[in-house]
Amino acid sequence: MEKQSIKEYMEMYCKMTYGKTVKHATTAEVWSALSTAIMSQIVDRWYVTNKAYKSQKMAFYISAEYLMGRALGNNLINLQEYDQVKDLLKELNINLNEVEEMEEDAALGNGGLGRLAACFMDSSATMHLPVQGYGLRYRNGLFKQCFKNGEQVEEADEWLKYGDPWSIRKEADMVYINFSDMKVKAIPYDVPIIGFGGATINTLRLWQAEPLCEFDFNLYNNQQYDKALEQKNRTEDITRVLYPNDSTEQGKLLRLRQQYFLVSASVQDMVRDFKRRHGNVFDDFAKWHAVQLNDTHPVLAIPEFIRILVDEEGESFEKALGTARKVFAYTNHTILQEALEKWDAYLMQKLFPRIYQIIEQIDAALVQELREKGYSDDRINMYHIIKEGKVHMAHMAIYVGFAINGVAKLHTEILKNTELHHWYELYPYKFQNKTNGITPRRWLVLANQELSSLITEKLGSNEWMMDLSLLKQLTKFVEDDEVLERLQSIKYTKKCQLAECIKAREGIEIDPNSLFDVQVKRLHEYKRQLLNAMYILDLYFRLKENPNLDIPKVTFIFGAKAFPGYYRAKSVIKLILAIGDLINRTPEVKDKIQVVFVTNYSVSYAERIIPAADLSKQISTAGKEASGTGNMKLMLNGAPTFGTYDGANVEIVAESGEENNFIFGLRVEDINNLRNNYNPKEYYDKSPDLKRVLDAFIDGTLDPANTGCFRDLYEALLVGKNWERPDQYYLLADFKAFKAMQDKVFECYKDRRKWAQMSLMNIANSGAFSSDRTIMQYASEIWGISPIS
Ligand code: 26Y
Repeated sequence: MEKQSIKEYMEMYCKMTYGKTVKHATTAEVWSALSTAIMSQIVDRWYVTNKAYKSQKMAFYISAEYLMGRALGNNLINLQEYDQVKDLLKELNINLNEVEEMEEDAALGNGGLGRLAACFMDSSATMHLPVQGYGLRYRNGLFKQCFKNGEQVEEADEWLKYGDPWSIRKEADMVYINFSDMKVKAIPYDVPIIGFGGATINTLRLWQAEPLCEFDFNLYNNQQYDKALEQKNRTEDITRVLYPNDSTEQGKLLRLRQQYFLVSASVQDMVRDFKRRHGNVFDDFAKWHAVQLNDTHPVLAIPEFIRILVDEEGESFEKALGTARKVFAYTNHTILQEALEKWDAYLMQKLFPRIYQIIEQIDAALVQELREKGYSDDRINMYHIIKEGKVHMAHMAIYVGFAINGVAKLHTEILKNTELHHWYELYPYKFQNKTNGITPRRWLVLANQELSSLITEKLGSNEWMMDLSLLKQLTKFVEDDEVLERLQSIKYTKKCQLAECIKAREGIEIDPNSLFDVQVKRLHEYKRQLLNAMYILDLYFRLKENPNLDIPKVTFIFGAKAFPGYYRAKSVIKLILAIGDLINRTPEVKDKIQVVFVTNYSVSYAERIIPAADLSKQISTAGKEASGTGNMKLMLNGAPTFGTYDGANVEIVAESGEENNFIFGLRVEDINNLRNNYNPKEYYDKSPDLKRVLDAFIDGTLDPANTGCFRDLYEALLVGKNWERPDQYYLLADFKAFKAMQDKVFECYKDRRKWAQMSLMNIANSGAFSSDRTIMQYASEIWGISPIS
């Protein structure tokens, strides 16, 4: 990369765009100028990659979510230009870190599933795999979270406020999308995905909804201003926000519209491109295209593909279905009932009647296949795609898809043996496991440059950045005092940096000499942040009773957003904030433990918190967390896992050793055995410590004004509410084991050398969790694609 040309580009850009020199530009303007300058350096290579891909089979990843985070720092790391650009800016008196901090996260996703898609983009490009992403360009991504009066409050996210230097609007590739009541434009914005080393640049194509016509001239002329803009606003609503609230019919319609908009645009784009290169005979479509459906959100791609082949290309339904059955594959990310999408049939009929008709035909073809196999009507009923007025998206995906995969070994086993057992009996050969992974570039090379340098020094090269299994060689340093001490000092540095960041963002001081106990992830009952909170409350009581309790100083760090309509999740946040306040008000406790709930947990916040963590809390109810990926990021950064046998924790522990982690609690089999005669009240009655904790929810300890705001949580655990069983997620049953294991953590942490050894063993054995490994498995075992030379 040419230093001089970047400088010149930035000067020119600032003059042309802001009418000033770089010297007088604001930090946001510098960010925009620098990002655009970098873009100018990669466009040629991007073009070359695109062209090279046209001569072989490609995979297309369709996802409603991409939780990308910031682009600048990551792209510089992947181009291996980070240090050069840092120096270059220094010459201009600009600090690169400050520029990076200006950038808004592209938070076009909710959590795990969206971040996984982003890691897959990075790994595909790094592995030189012909993979293209399709998604939506939400104008407002995931809401911004703040706390007011001890509660979560949501604000609109405006990630585009400083512009969008990291995409190119491709007006010429626009397609039209037809709904029964409106026709709109889908305009693609292409985002470059720079592979590590910078040679290969893949594409993430994000669609934006725009009206056919800016406003109705005649209405405007008649002074009906609002009405003149109605069509434009209704169109722009389609990509206005990530997952609009769908608790009302209006909301549901909008989300369904959003899903169809995404898949119709993407499928039309693929078909158009296929026709340009291979003509109108679709028999070969599957030779050139594999399409991965990221959960059920894009499953309408299947009937849309069939619709295009039948209605626009004149194929028979049977033939089109046959082709679809070779093209689509589906990933399942959850077994939670509420997340398995079932759409009201009448909504589909209303929005796109033709698509609904095709779904009926697909259902009929499925039934015919089952009849031919001799299945009884009763049995067939379990498989139906349309049942009791609802369209079961997963059923459509499994019937038509040629492969279905879970995201960790345990999760895939649960799908095969329980949740989707009847489908597994029908199509055993379709089921596969693809354990999730994370990109080591963002989560180590960028987020923890200090640790990266140490690893490169000790391994003698930076090859591990592209082959994470090489980290295994670090095990030879497990008795090396110099390495262990440097590991500790790096952790301390990262903790100091986080402390500074929390001071700046939250106005809260934390002690970098305390143990950083970290639980960061979306807020959900099954993830059991509440169990962690109950433990902290118990510790509070124990410390009040005995201020000399022998524990190290601990900072409990939480980060989590609750879905805006998820009342109970919001109550958990409120409860944790209240516990934090209670501790701060109690002199004999506050010097021993502290609770910090950071606001607006996000990808960029994660990049600061994860490298600073001493302990990784992964305490979901066994069987509920499909995989988890935060667990992998924390492991890679040297935090032992404190967790249940769930999701990928099982594989993490298998890799790094039970002795280097803290595994506790009920396992899937235990829970299955307990389920039918579980009575949480017994635990409450028999354990005074648990009783003391739960009573504090309602006796004014946490709620001095006695508003009763935590009564719902109390009752959910002890008596159950609205047809729910009490304590659905087995917090009370796991409390004792949690407590015993956390006490063991405190004991272990006293021996800092031993702790550093555990940390090293986690880093050294995290190679299996690189998304490079995962994506290569998708490529060879599902998609049938290979890297370009
Ligand atoms: C249908 C709608 C309500 C919905 C929206 C988002 C349903 C599901 C989701 C998101 C699910 C998700 O993020 N799942 C997570 O996927 C990760 C990547 O595979 C897993 O690591 C994690 O365990 C799982 O909870």
